[in-house]
Amino acid sequence: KQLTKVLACDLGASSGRSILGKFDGEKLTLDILHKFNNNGVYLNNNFHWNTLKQFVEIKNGIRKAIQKTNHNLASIGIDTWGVDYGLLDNTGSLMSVPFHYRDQRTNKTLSKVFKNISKQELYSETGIQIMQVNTIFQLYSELKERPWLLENAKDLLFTPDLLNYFLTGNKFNEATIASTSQLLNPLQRKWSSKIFNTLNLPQSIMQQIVFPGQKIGNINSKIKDELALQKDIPIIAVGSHDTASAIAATPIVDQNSVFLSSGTWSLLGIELDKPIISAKSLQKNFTNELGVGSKVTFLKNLTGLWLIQECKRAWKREGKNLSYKAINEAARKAKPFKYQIDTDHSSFINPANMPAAIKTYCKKTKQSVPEQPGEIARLIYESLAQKYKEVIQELEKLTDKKIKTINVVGGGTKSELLCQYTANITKRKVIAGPIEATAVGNILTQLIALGEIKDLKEGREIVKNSIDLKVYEPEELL
Ligand code: LRH
Repeated sequence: KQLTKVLACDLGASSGRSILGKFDGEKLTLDILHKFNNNGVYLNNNFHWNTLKQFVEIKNGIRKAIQKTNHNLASIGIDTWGVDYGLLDNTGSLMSVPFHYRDQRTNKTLSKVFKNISKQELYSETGIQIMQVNTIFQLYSELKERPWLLENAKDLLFTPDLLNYFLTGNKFNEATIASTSQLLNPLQRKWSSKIFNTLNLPQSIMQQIVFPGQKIGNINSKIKDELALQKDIPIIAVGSHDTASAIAATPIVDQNSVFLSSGTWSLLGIELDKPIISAKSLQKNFTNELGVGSKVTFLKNLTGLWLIQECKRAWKREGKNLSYKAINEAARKAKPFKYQIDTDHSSFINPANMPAAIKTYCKKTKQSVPEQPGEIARLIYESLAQKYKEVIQELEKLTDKKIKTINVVGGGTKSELLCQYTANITKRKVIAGPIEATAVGNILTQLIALGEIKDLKEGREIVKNSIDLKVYEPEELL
């Protein structure tokens, strides 16, 4: 059989990549064609995305894929992190540089929103975990601080929608990314007019919702010329939210398994057919995002490797340019269970210096203060694993399940230390892989749309047959 080749453009909050998926009817192979840094940029006191760079890098990835496949590329799909967006004016131009969800302008927004709509009402309408980064809070702060933006905005496009628009000229909001906004009703899969009206937000800027597998359009003629494309290439809506794509590719073993998508964030949960929206799920702050294949991903957004990424950056600034290998080796040698932090504490959202923020937290909580990178890395990994344990216990209560296995996917699978501590501390088996789950989920959704594979179930079997998974059994803690 001839190989079907599709391109996944996957942008995470720290790096982006373009991965070619080659499918022979049974097995999938991946070819990482292009990688780039995707860090936020401070413009004075505000934290933004480098959207133009992202667009240029996406085109660079497509160019490489065209060369590699000799113009034999069946389709392209884009996924990114959640919640962020760009606003277009009535000429179709981007009105301002998109903000990064870690920008501080939403620091005081939550309480203002709750004066208009209660937490309970907001949750029962959306099923979404209350988090400062959510689009709803970003838009509300726009309304109050920069009213001229929303007054003149014609269209809102979430990041993957925006990049799709730059490539095709077509404007849609894809369902999985739209669900991260906390402006969508997950039962009706429609915008919640109640929320827009109550908060005075303009619902008219939202687009028609498309679902994973639908076609967005072809690459427009200008870019076709620029990239010297010989044929039209369709852009397909995938699970444009990276988390949805990652879960789509998770080789979940059975009903007693959870997924843990481990990258800058840790997304820990299970897949459901219908949302769970109850007083208990609100109290525990679980989210019901939309997934690929009409699923709901019931999960908790937790801070993830952001903590160690930021420490690595800070150490480098101080002249200690340590590799992850060196950091992990030092962590392995450090004393176990000496410190513990709440990895989701607000002081870790975007501190100027992460190791300093961790030290301050330890001091304030009357612990001794870690000094060495190895100690800090160890406490981060142990505290993350501790958090996973708590969340699994909450999930068991909320869903009445006994969780026996954790399927870890994403960049975090590279950290053997974190995988092993997760197994040890949660006392559950960890199955790690695929590392590029997000791109794989993106690719599978394109292959379903192209009629190459039947559904997600078949897709996950293909993942199991194509990719080596690593198992970590819990070790006795001494
Ligand atoms: C992970 C993620 C997560 C949240 C956050 C903003 O990359 O998409 O699911 O939405 O980024």
